[in-house]
Amino acid sequence: MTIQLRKPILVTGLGLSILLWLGDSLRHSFMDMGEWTLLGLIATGGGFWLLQNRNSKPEDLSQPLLPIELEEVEKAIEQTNQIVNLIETESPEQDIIQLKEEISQLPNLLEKQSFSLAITGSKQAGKTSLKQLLDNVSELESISDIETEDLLKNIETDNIKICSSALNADLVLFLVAGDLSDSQWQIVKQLRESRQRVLLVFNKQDQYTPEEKIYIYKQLQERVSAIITSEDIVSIATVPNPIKVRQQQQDGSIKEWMEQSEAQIDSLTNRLTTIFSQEKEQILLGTSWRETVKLKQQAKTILNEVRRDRAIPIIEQYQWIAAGAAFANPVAALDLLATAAVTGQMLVDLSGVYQQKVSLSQGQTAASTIGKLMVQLGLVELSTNAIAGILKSNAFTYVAGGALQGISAAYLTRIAGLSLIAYFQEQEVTTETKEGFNLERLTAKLKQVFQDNQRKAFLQGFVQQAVARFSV
Ligand SMILES: Nc1nc2c(ncn2[C@@H]2O[C@H](COP(=O)(O)OP(=O)(O)O)[C@@H](O)[C@H]2O)c(=O)[nH]1
Ligand SMILES: [Mg+2]
Repeated sequence: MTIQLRKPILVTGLGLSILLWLGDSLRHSFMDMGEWTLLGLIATGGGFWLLQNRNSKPEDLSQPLLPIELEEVEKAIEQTNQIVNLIETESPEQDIIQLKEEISQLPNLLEKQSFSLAITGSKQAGKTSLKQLLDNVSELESISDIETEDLLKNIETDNIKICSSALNADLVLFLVAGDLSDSQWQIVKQLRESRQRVLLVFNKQDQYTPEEKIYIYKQLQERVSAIITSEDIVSIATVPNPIKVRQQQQDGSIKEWMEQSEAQIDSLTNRLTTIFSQEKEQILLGTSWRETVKLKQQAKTILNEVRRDRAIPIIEQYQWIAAGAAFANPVAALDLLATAAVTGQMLVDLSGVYQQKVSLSQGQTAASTIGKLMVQLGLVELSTNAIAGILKSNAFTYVAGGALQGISAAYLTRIAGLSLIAYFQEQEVTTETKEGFNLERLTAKLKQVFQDNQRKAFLQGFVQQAVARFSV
């Protein structure tokens, strides 16, 4: 019977309890970790699901009105290549040929000779009519492609989603037929934050009196002034209503007829012509920037995946160590100190996976902070109650004493570990955690991960797994 404890901290941190536990009959189930890992993954239905790509906000936000410098784009390309190198070192078997090819094409974007346009806005704003008109403007021959896309409404959240064609295009025409709604404003803002050039196009001019037109235009101008200059707000009418013409005849009678009015889009075509001739470089830098950020994000997702695959087994290992400690020593309720010792070592190991140099003392400090946060946020109480409820309501054939404490400790250790993964995943790959953890971000991750893992089905599965272990 050889038990190898590679990490002396566990012995000092947990004292006798863990040694007793390890020496006890449960020992072999602890050694059986590999199998459980697999089972756990199946049982939780790939439960780490929510962590990836959830907030796929572009991470490189910047001042929307500042011009983009070539150096910025080059730096972003370099960072993307760094991530690719990390993937190749850490997981040589990954197939990233396609991604590498796309990255190598990035510099060519600056040499493009034609532009792609996206017209977006609410349904009925006049996108299709505008596209038809623009397709036939000969001065705009440098436009290679115009896509129109409705803003999509997400029924659940009532949010309007940014559409991909708008991000991919070189320039966006954002069409409104009146005031800008709040969600539309959000979209315009997001586009500008992605360094997208946006022209705000106020359509259906014919529907307003001259006073109304001025009023609405001013409102639009004020609303977007921080992110769009006035030159980039233009008024048009793509399909003006026919107007009634009255004419007095020689015999004194009045003749009336409807006359089709012509589309008014000169202000827009003029603006586009100017932009394409004078600001070609900025426009293409913006496109390169967005494309680079997109590829960088793709690379990061792959790297995160690779690292997560290595991190999850580590969490699983430590969650059962924590469980064993609490299980063997249930009197101390949830021995947060003991848990912090385990969590501290887990933090160090996980940091290693993410190439962050975190010392043991930093790890322990962060761990006890996490422990305190969990108490403060009510996570300890919430999860212990939930687990107690599940234990009670299920007729498990045998539940050992201390199981509640053990399972709770396992669960909270898992939450701590997953939070740390989420924390590292969000961080720039090249950033180091030298000065310790950013508590605010860690707290946010803790809350988010706890919520994600609180679903009853997940907890139930977790408890079942744990009970199975304790009943061996
Ligand atoms: N009065 C008026 N109606 C317009 C104007 N532009 C488009 N429309 C009408 O608005 C409706 C929706 O236009 P459409 O181009 O299909 O909008 P989309 O849903 O954004 O593609 C159609 O009935 C158009 O005739 C305009 O400038 N003035
Ligand atoms: Mg349409």
